[in-house]
Amino acid sequence: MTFMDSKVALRQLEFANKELVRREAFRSYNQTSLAKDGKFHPRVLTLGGDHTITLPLLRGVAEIYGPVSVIHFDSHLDTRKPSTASGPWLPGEEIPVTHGSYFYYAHKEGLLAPNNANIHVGIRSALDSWDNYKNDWEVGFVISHAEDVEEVGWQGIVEKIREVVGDNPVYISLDIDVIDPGLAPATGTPEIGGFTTHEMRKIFKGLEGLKVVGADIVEVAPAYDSPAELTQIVAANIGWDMLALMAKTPTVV
Ligand SMILES: [Mn+2]
Repeated sequence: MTFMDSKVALRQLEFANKELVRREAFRSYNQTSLAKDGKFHPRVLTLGGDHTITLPLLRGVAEIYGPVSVIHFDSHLDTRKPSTASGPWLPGEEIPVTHGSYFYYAHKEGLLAPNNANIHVGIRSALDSWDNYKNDWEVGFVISHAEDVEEVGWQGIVEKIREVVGDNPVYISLDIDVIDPGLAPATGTPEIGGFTTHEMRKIFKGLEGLKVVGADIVEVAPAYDSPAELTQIVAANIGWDMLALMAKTPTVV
């Protein structure tokens, strides 16, 4: 991806990812595939970088499977409705997608499963940010807050996720800031009060059996990491768990 122009870079990613997921997988199963064309396709785990990449990645996944249920691990909603009032935009100018609004566009493009079958997990932010909540339900999400884990445990979080996504094909998008910044500090918009890596592991274990058709881990900023590469270790291990989830469950109807 070019570092000269982020719009071009996102297109490059979109085309490269589509090229990959359109292929036939090496592994197939003696059952009916979830994919619209009835074939088995590779499943991709993408590592980033700015969270905006989820939009072009979802375009690829939706082309193969149709709209998918998204499990979005993040401390922020990322469904913000772009407003011409909040930027240097000229009247009629197209507002660029950002790492806080890509789900708004994904919904508009019909990439997300209908009937609020998508869920944010680990949400928390400053108490004065309720404004961002206004638009979230209409974009198609249900919200699970980070602090819920104190009351319902990891089992309660898992139960809610499974209830929301049902039997749909699932895409997992994980912003590393869902983890507490004490454990994963190297990210652009850290928020206190996040999950521990232990809780995260438990939640992933609880998702076994979901039909995960793609995933990403984003907002890891290696330049901010400690010499011990704490954040990158967390991201790498979560990635391993995501791959295990995919490998364990065939993408069959
Ligand atoms: Mn995010």
